[in-house]
Amino acid sequence: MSVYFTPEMAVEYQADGFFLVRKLFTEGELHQVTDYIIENVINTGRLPVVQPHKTDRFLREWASQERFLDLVQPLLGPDLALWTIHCFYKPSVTGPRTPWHQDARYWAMKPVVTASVWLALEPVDEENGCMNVIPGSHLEEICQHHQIDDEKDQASLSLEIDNQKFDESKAISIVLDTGDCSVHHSHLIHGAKANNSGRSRHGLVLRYMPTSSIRTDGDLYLARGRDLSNGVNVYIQD
Ligand SMILES: O=C(O)CCC(=O)C(=O)O
Ligand code: NI
Repeated sequence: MSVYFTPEMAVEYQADGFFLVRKLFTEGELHQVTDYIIENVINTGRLPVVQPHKTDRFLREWASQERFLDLVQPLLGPDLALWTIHCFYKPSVTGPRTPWHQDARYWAMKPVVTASVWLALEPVDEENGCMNVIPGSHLEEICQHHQIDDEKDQASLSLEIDNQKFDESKAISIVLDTGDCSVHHSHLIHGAKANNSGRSRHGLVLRYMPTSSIRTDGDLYLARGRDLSNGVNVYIQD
């Protein structure tokens, strides 16, 4: 088992739908990947914000290192695919909000079994729009979401939960330092306020699934173990 994963985290994941890991990386260990994303995703757009792993070997290998896989293996089992990366960079002052949502509402995967690692590449707190979560909400069914005009509404995603469906006063803020991460369940209700602060908010989200789940768009990277989909899943070949 991972040196970073504790039995308490398993209990928290089951009860709350998320847990936090402090200092998964030191600041120094993150310089290379942070500079790489700033250069290739944010500054030049050479790589897309969502799914850069499809065309970029460096990022998919970086996201498949033991430290991450050992963290999600106790939740998902030993046969693991990295199926997406999302560069959740929000600039200072104009960083959009993330509407309240459940990730599973977005994804074509059967069954939707996934854990998302939200890694802080710089400090995130209430001021610069850290993620907010509703503990225990992953135990509920998928709520009704409605479409929003993400450009007009200045939001980073296009679906939002009808807000009468949950109690926003139960939200807690996921405050992270550089190198800390949260791990969240695909049914957890979460969102983030806009970043109106003078600091950017740089998060990198890595999502993993057991290879027994089916996702047929060919974007999967077999990160550990073997395929359990009887050849239905299509993997990126290096
Ligand atoms: O960082 C954010 O604003 C939202 C992240 C999110 O929705 C996710 O990682 O699933
Ligand atoms: Ni999400």
